[in-house]
Parts: sequence; structure tokens; C-alpha cells
Amino acid sequence: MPNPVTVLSLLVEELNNGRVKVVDLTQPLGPETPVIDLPPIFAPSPPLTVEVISRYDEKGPAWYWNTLHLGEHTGTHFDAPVHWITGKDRANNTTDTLPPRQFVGPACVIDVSKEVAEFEDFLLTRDHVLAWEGEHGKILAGAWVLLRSDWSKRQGSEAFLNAKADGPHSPGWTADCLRFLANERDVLGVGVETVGTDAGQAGGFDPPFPAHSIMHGAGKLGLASLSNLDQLPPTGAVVIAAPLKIVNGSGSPVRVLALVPA
Ligand code: 23J
Ligand code: MN
Repeated sequence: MPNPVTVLSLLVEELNNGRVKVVDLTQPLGPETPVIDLPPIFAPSPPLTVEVISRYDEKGPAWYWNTLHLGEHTGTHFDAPVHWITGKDRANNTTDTLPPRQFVGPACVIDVSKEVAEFEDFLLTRDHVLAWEGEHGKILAGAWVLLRSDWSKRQGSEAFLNAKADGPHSPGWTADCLRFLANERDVLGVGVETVGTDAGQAGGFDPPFPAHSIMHGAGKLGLASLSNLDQLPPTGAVVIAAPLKIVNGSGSPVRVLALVPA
């Protein structure tokens, strides 16, 4: 008897015949990978350093391997609810206790690349989301909302972090928009192409860092430093983003994949 056709056997067939593509939403992770630059009164997160343990040499004649040293929030990474004080007392709020169901979800991609090209401090509002929904349908509970800004196309740390005398400048979300997404749409989380889920100037917003404060306070997740969002349709992609199972971890570097209809 042939095996029954299931959604998973169909998925494998569609992957094999190219009707479903795997798009890598991850930046390369190396010593040059930009890391968030907080004001100097706060402790910095270190960039990646790599130390060779052995490379087919006297320290290990047949094997190559490295030791890594890096902040949890380096490069393309996952923010768990415990990362922010607003999420610190929630159940299952760490990288090792989040239900793995949350590591697979549909993506709503909001393209603001034209707006951001005109204004680097562009903030997505509730009305922008409502206009997007008018075109593409209501954002489903449990969906990732991904902000396509094309910011990942900026080459080098300086252009990517875009620090000025008054702090970094990069796009993000208004607090009102984030409350709408968390409370009225029950999203899985928000993802961005910039170094963190908040706008560059968000330290001065009310509340400070609203993407962190509001999303994590509601038990929602974050994805930062995403790439290739321009290869995703507005709806219809499925994102797989599973953090390392770090005990008590606040987040982790992550390989983010999207399954996309060709
Ligand atoms: C700590 C403080 C402020 C921010 C962040 C971390 C991040 O963006 C992050 O990577 O979670 S804005
Ligand atoms: Mn982070």
C-alpha cells in the first residue's frame, strides 16, 4: 500500500520540485557583524570573537573546531520575553522553556522600504497596519510581523548602526502600533532588519524601547538583524526561528529560515 498523502509528504514533494523554496533570512555571523551600541553608561554587548581550538595540527591532528565568545543578542538573533523587565515574571519566558510551537509561524511582511529610503527614522503606525490589512487581510493570531525596510542592504557597521551625535537613527514602530499588534492581533512577535527590534531613537520614546517593553511584556518574541525580507511575499511564507536552548537564556543567535511558495 502506498503511504497516504499528508501535508508533510506534500511539503517534501513541493520542496523537491521547487514549488516551495527555502529562503535564508540570516546575516553572516562573524567578528565584523554589527552589535548594538548602547549609551556608554550601560554595559556593552561584545561582538563575536572566534578562537581556534585546533585545525588539523598538533592540537588536533584530524579535526578543526573553534571557541566562540559573543553576546546572546549578536547578529541575526531571537529575543525571548525574559530579555525585558516587563517579561521577567512570565511563564516559559526563556530560550530553554519557550514552547517549540512558537518556533514555527506564518509571516506577514510589511514593506516600508520606500518610506525608509526617504526617512531613516520612519515609524510604522497602527494606521499603516490597518492599511496593509485592507490590502492583504487581517493579521492572524500567532503570526510574525516582519518589517521590510531594506536596512539589511546597508554595508558595514557604520552605515548599519547609523549613529549620529544624538544617537542611532533607524526605523521601527510606534508604541501604539505595538500595543495593537500584541493586544488586538495577538501576534507571535515582530521581526526587523535593523540591529534591534526598536527604532534607533526608541530609547527616548514613551515607554523607552517600546518594541521590547510592550512585546515582551505581552509574552511576544523578537527577531533582529534579519536579511532577505525582500524575497518574501506579503503573506504565505512560514518562518522557522528556533533559538539555542540556552538555560535561562534571554535570546540567541539564530538561523532564520522561511518556506516560501515559488
Ligand atoms: C538591550 C537594550 C536595548 C536594546 C537591546 C538590548 C536590543 O536591541 C536587543 O538586541 O535586544 S534596543
Ligand atoms: Mn535582542
